[in-house]
Amino acid sequence: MQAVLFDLDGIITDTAEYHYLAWKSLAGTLGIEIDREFNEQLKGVSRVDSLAKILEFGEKDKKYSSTEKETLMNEKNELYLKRIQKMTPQDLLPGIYELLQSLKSNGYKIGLSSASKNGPMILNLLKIADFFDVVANPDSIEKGKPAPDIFLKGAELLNVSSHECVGIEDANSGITAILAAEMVAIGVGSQSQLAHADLVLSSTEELNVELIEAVWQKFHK
Ligand code: B16
Ligand code: MG
Repeated sequence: MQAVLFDLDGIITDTAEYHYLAWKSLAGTLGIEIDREFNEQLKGVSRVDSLAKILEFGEKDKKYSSTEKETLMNEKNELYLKRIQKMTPQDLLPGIYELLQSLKSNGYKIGLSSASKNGPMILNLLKIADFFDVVANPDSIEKGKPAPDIFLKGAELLNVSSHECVGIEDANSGITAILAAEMVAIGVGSQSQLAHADLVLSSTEELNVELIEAVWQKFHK
């Protein structure tokens, strides 16, 4: 194993809740009611694909032009940014800071493979940007999760083979993306949502270097 690629939302910090509240509020203004169960489908999914799923769910997908959709996405992002401005290192999920530290001191490369265009800003707010050797830019890839592109981009930027990487994700679409990139996949969340992962943990607190190395040893291709 040479590198670990992290998802951001739901693994490093719990922005998943803020994304949900922002989409729920935007959808409400369009007369579309979404709930947490529906939101599971939006986790790890890009901004543009999330809006498409919401409009389709509300049977309003033909109603808006691409310019109007652009405006709706900007409105959602404004709502989201307002909520996350006050983030501090205290918003790191349990065990993540210690994990980044020990991966670094054990010589592993670290990358971010998030669908979020706000990733670099959030790493700065959380004061962990220096741990990351690379941040894969979601604008630089063709297909979002569940396609493997964002994880393959992370490995490419780190200059390592995807077979040498472990990906860590909270979303069903993200686990599919990691496996499609032929990496070892660790899921954090519910066993039923993430059953296809090589290992599922219930909390980020359970993550540590020894465990990640052991999972890679057992499952790498
Ligand atoms: P933004 P991840 C994903 O991040 C979120 O899970 C998803 O809910 C969000 O729509 C997507 O980022 C895009 O985020 O609007 O900030 O560009 O889980 O891949 O780290
Ligand atoms: Mg996520």
